[in-house]
Amino acid sequence: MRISLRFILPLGIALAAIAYAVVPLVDRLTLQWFVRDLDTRSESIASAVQEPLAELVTRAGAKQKVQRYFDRLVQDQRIFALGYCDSRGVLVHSTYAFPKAVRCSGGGAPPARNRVVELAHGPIHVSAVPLSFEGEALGELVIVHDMSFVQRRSEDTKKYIFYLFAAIAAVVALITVVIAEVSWRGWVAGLKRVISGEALLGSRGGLKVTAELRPIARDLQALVRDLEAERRTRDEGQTSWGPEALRRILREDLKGDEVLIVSNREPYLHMRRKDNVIEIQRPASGLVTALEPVMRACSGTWIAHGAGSADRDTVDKHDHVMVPPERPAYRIRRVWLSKEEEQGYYFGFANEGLWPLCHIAHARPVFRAEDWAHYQAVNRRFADVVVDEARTEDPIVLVQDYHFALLPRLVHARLPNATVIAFWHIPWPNPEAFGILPWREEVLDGLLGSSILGFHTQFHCNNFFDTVDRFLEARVDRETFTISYGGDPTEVRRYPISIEWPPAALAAQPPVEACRRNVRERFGLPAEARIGIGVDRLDYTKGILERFMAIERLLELEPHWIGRFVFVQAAAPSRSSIDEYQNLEAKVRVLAQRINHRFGRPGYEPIALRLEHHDAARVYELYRAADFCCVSSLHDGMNLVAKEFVAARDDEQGVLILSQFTGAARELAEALIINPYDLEQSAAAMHLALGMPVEEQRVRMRSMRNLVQEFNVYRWAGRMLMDASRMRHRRRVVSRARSARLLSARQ
Ligand code: ADQ
Repeated sequence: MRISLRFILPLGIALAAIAYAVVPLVDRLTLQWFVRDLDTRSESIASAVQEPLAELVTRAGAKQKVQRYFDRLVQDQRIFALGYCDSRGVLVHSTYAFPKAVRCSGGGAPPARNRVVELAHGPIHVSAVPLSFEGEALGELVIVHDMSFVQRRSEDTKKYIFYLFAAIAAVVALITVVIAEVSWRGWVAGLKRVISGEALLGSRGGLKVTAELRPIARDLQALVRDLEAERRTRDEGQTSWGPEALRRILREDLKGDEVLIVSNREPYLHMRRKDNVIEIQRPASGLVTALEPVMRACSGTWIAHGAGSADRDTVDKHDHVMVPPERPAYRIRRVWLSKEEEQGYYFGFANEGLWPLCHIAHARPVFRAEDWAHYQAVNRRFADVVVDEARTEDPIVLVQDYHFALLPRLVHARLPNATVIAFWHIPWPNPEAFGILPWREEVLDGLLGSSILGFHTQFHCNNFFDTVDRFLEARVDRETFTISYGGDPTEVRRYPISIEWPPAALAAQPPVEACRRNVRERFGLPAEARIGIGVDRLDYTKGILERFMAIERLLELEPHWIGRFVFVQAAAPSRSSIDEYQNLEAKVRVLAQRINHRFGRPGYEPIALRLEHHDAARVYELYRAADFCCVSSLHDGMNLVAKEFVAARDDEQGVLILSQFTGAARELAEALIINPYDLEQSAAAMHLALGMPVEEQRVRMRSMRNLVQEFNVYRWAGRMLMDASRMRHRRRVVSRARSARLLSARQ
């Protein structure tokens, strides 16, 4: 519309000017030229015929000769007509076509030598040339030229002139439109570049903003960032987060892009039992709980270490197996590790090195060079598998946890267009704590190969910024949460993990009273005993020993709970081949025994310790049976048990006691927040929980349930995917601009 107006308007004006000014002017000029030509021609004819004609007209009886002479002249010279007027002004001789309207001048009037006379059939040119013979004036020769050819030519000329000028006007209008359009687009594109920040890429991006535009560009960028953030928050807030929302993001924002997950642990293991039957296990892992719904929603590929005893027997020839078994929706690609590799990479560097390094739980990290070598080799192996599994050149690769700190850089090197999102599920320590790692630069460099690096809390993000600032020559921008280290920048963001809502395991649960009955029966608890629970992997970071000591303190301080209160601890054995974990198991057993011995009596033990993995239904039954749940981690990334407990309590009863050193404590403010090292405080919290009025429990629980419902795991994954989509969109725009620039530079 804008273009057609720009074209038609100037063209219309030009055509009108041609029609009303140019054409008449050209017409007049050509007429004048022709008349002048005819004047000259008439004069030269007159001077040529002067003498013979004078002789003839003065000779008596030569009338016929004059007539013939005139006829010949008319023919030879292509004259319309000729006439001779005598000195009295009488037409004496004339050719046949001599127009009547043309009169001799005579009568003493000075002759109008040349004139144009309009006749009915068109204009004629008339020249009257005086004749003399031997000094004596005779009469005048009248030469008539037909000017209709002038009119014809003039018509043609007008036509050509009109077409010529119209064509010129059209070309000029077209050029104007093109120039206007190009400069408009250039201006708009420039503004867009300024807004998007692309124009500030500088020498690397190749585009620059002049110095005077820089402040405007900065303001515009800040504005756009704010708007983007606001829109993100609004979109996020307005979305009802569930598997469908994730599917929509994958479909609409990511246009069905390929998604690969890499984690050490697989979501399903195939185990061969003693009776040779293969059974399927789901590991007790927060990570699996969080990512399974994403995979179900996008039907991607999950790459993981094949650790089950029957894993090799259940894959196809490409090491793939479809899961979940009851309703296959995505595939696992299993990676095989030797015993030495598993020992060095998993138990060694990851769990004896990085795990205690990142958790301030006072367990000393162990760093062995051979473990590090295995860790590097296994990371390289997984990078090979990612490249092997990728069906597109720009997949989204979700790298999970501290087992793969080097993987983002390795994947980025092989698939530079991939969007690598690394999520660090455990805390990130301060630079002093991290600084003892002998390969700290390598680990940081590996992680900075990610496009997005996620932590549970802003505190962990800040620790990471400080660490990079301390040990690498990198540009850390805390305003945009970005780190630039050599290659592409890495966005470091907070993505608090959560659980699915409503939890699948809740659907088949009986009412709370029935759960309580079942639990009492299963654990042999006294009929009226109040129940506290702990659900953890058996890990020294979870503060199980501190929890038991707090129970001991409770029973010391409030002995009326003896016999009326039982604490059920479900602890799934974990990393049992590591000394630290074996020691912990022994310590936990001994401490539970000691407390039970001290406060127990026939038919009653205050701590019911179950060192085993429980299936999800059993875990949820425990949550529902409890008066309180105690999460006393010494340090924890998030802690999903806290959120699961809240989700399990649709009766809005039960109290959550939560360590201040968990990520969850930043969100679940209505829990009783404790310092697990402070046994008095923890014991007081337990006492408070057991006596908390029903109404207060309801208010606290309702508020926490709202939060977990709203900020569920779909939102966690959705936010990462939305950020990935935004980033991919930006990169595409920048790369399009770069190719356009290269193209124009080449032309
Ligand atoms: P974990 O250290 O494994 O996760 P957590 O977040 O509490 O800790 O998740 C444990 C999961 O295992 C829960 O789903 C729980 O139900 C299950 N579980 C625990 N004990 C069990 C038992 N005895 N039997 C069966 N199931 C059991 C790491 C980080 C956390 C972070 C998660 C997710 O250490 O801080 O929250 O990843 O990012």
